[in-house]
Amino acid sequence: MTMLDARPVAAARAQGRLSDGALTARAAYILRNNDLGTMTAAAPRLYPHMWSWDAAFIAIGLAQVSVDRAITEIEALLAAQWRTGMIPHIVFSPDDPDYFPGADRWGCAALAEAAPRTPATSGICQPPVHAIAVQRILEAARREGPRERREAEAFLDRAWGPLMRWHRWLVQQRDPDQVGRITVHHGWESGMDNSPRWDGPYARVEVGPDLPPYRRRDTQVVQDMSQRPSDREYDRYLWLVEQMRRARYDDAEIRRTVSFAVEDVFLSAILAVACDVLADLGEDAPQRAGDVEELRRWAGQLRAGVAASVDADSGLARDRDIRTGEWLNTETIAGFAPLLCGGLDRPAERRLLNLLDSERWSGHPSFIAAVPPSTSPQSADFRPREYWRGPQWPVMAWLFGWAFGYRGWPERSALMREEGLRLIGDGSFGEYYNAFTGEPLGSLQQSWTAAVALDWLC
Ligand code: 2M8
Repeated sequence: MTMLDARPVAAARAQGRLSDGALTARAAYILRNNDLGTMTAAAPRLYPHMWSWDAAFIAIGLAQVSVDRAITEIEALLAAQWRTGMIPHIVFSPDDPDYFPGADRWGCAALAEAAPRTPATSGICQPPVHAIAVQRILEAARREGPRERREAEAFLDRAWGPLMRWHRWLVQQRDPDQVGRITVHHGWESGMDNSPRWDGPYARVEVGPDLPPYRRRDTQVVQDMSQRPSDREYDRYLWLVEQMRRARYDDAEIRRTVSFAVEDVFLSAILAVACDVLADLGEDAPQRAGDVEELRRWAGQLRAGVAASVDADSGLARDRDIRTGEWLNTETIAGFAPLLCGGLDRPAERRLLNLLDSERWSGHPSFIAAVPPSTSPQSADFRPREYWRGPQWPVMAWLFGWAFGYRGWPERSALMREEGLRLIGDGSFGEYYNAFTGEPLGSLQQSWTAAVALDWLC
């Protein structure tokens, strides 16, 4: 893999934004460069495998360049689906056996009946944005021509069953009491690993003395430790993996024994809207009427669960620690979950939109781009350069922009696109950005950042 030279990027930032044409070409180049064949590495060195929700966003970008390649991406992910219906958060490529925690540390194929023997996978999940990717692929294919349209429709027929099983697994195994909120058993499942959302629940995770030793690899790639989770946090991440191994990745056993169990309001909102999107895609096929009805029911239940989590004082949606029963009051981007899926009454929704636009959030006067930061700069937990504790993530701007469009707010959607492009205009495609300086952080050439750029630009 050839690494792109970072120097022209620094120069471009100094001179302002790259042209749309240059940005598009560079984004397409990055996805090609990170292509492993039938899957795309989430980032060249830091994340050399396929990540579940990254793959969906990547397919959304790929659909603008090649509908066939976008379909292949999702099919490679679905090929790793567990017999339970779970889509695993990592599908390991055999090309980088040294990644940590890799397939051996997870041990899924050896321990879990339901895991595929091959490809090797992790044993947890990530947010279910996949139906959104399938919808975008279909839209792109219909624009492209009759051949692409036929390919994409045949793909939908193949993907329908796996996507139904995926959504059903989440609803049945992760919300068995039907509260309308999905439980996660690891911060990694939320996709927002070290967000202040999880500080409380992680503080209650006691790392056992028998945590097998390990050596981190992420901090060898991103050498500035302040951009990554701390060692203490990492011990807890690995301890939860250990607990899951001991449960042999059995869903009921995990619910009973793993120390971390939190209703994730953001993942729940994503599932609600993904159920609606999948139902929309199924509307035309009479043989899917039963599934469509089930999807609408799940969407309704989840929407109500998300709305019920809203804090009367702050107006933000909240996660809930089910080990202690307490609601978690943090000021993170997840608080805006109801904007993704709807379900609030008009005054509550208006209040949330005003908050999003305010100086506490996207409208902070010193921000380079008006997109939501991962944590409010007014919060005591805010860290401008640290991963999910403050920086802006272009992929999150895309998700909100897409949702605004889906919900019938085209002006808001266009604004998110415009501001998102301002954030990534230097062409380095950082994983995340310092909202005050525009400095790209974490990995450069991050695939999902390049992918959302393609969707915005094409
Ligand atoms: C980050 O997560 C991985 C663990 O899964 C890591 O930090 O090592 C998160 O940002 C996650 O949301 C993302 O899917 C993944 C790959 O981009 O990286």
